[in-house]
Amino acid sequence: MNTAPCQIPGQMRAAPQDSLLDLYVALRARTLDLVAPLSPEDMVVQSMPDASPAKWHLAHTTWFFETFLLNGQPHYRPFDPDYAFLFNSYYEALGPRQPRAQRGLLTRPPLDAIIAYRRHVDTHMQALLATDIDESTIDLLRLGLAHEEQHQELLLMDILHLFGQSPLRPAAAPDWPGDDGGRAGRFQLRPGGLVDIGHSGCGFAFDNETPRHKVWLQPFEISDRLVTNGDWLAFMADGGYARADLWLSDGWAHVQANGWQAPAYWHATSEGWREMTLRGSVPVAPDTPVTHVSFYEADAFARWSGARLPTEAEWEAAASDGALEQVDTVAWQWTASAYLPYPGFVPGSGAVGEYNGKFMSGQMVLRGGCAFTPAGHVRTSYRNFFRPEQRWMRSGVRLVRDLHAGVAATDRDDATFAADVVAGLSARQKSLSPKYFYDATGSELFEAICRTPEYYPTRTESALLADIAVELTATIPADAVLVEFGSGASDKTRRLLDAAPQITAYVPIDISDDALRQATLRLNRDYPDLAVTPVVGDFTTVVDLPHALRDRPLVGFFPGSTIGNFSVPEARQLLRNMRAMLGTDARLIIGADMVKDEATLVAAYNDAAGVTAEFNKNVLRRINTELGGTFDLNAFDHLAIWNAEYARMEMHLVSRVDQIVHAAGHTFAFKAGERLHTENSHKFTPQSFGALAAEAGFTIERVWVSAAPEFAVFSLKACLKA
Ligand code: SAH
Ligand code: AVI
Repeated sequence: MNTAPCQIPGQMRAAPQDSLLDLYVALRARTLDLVAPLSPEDMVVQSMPDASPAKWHLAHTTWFFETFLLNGQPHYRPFDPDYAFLFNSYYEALGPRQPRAQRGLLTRPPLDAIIAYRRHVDTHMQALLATDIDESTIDLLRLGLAHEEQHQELLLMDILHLFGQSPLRPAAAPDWPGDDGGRAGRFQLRPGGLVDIGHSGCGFAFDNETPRHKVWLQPFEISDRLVTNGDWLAFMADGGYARADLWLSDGWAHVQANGWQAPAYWHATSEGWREMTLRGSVPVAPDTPVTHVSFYEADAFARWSGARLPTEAEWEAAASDGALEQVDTVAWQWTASAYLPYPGFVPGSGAVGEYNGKFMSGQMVLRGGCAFTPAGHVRTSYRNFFRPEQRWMRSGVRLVRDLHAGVAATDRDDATFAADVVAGLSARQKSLSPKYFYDATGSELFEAICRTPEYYPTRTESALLADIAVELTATIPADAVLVEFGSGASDKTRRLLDAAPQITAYVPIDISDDALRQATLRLNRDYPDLAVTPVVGDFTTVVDLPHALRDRPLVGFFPGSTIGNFSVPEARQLLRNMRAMLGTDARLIIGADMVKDEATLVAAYNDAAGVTAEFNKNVLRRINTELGGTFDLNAFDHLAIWNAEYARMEMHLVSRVDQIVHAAGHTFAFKAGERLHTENSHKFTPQSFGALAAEAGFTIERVWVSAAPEFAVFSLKACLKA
């Protein structure tokens, strides 16, 4: 066992021995307190092979101290030589034992004898702890204490299972507190990277928590609270237990073989679902965490939610950073990690080496702790483990989502980029979509453009939003979800959030995962009560909103005149998609730049410092790095021109010379003076914008236009028939 000294003086390992004695006495008394409400009959019955009778737990924990600490002491006499057979759990090195599934047949020795056994061992243990014990004995004592704490939890699990079989559904602990309900979980963005997991070496830990080692994590989002009964009811109502597509094959076999239709302790009544608890049968409370679900159920639920279970490294990294609530107070949390040795794991020597290591096959890790876990028993590095079908322990669910759509999607994105580049550069009029400007560098360059004196739109729109924020947000209903398209740094969003605290969730959608990640981290810091759920993706394709938010009032936000980067037919289709996504009551707040004098426009897209030119060329740099391109960025000029016919600013890259360029496995010829069209920025009038909105099924509720240089904010409402 790992009990290396703590760095901090006064921690457990350095505690004086009389406090170890106190710990021992308090622990043993608590075990007896836990069984106090039980009758002798309650304590004998074994409700299933996995569960043990309470009497057996009382004896086995005592046997552990006797076997590992007292038997090695001179002059100690075992209380009863038969107990080595009766109460050995699984230690092969210590000889044969009563079969696990037959512990409930031990009507003898009677309970009185077991209580006498506890007293006998306690007397000798207290005498031992009053002496000057050595390091290895202290290690074994700490293991014995942790072991009995584990059995205190098992005792409660097993009693609950037993009482759950009774038609009377008795209360094993009538005063046991109910679970923590409250607000729904929020997904917290975790940046990923190289993290250390495993026990840090300070204080007691089981051997399976070591050695501490490094793990690489992709960025992810983890819910700060557990999945609730309400969430689970929605899963059940959606046919969660009847749809094979949601389940792992083994899980589906269990659903069918066992007729699972709900968590283990739920039972249907004429007044709805109730669940068996230590307080007896109680109505299922929608806002408290779901408990007593198997790994298979947790996994199916996660799939249904469009999420997944955390790996144990993700869980530990987030918990160590203090990002999680309900860590160890309600339910153990299933992870997607198989229970395996950490790299370099060495089990303890002798019989105690059988404590953990030999169970490292066929089980899944659970992290955290639960309402049955004794206070102080767990650590963030603690690894609990059960078989995937088991559910009599207090197990629950915490969800994780990938920030990136995953490796497959990244491959797909790369393939799309390559295909678009090949098609765009092969056309007679060469062109590329402006969405390809926005990798991490492109997003930073866009932010830099916004700071140039010439680029008026950002400054003007931000000031306008600040002026009108109160009017603009007055009719936003309580608990609304703000969905932003092309959110970038989410700076303008703050104008709305500050004026409308009734917006409690925010879904920024952007193609630039770096911009999205940075923005989410800043918003989490500055708006701790706001649930931020970033979605990396192309908003021109239909974006799936997180399940839990779909039924809440949705408000769309599309600032920046990004609508102007699309042709009229594209913009119309985009607005139609948004209308479909936001629902029949759709409200969309949208910013659009207005037609104005050519000089102001051209300057805005051709700033003196050359930031826009660099932004324009960023697409070539991306092709070079991501698609093996051979573009010489100095062989192209940035060109920004006003196209009066289409009321749009255009950006081009103009080849300075005749040249051949390779990219994405293809060869492209550029003539001197030939243009690669990289962006349109359409400018509007209130009339032209109104016509566009109407064609997409929106009416203008209200429009605010800034002083010159004019920029407008429109509040759109979905028309009833469109
Ligand atoms: N809304 C911000 C940022 C505007 S810049 C503002 O008003 O200042 C345009 C943003 O849209 C960038 O962050 C870019 O990454 C994103 N974007 C561009 N095309 C996109 C697309 N097709 N799908 C998703 N995001 C896109
Ligand atoms: C994001 N979009 C609205 C900007 C625009 O004005 O079209 C992008 C941009 N292009 C050059 N400067 C800024």
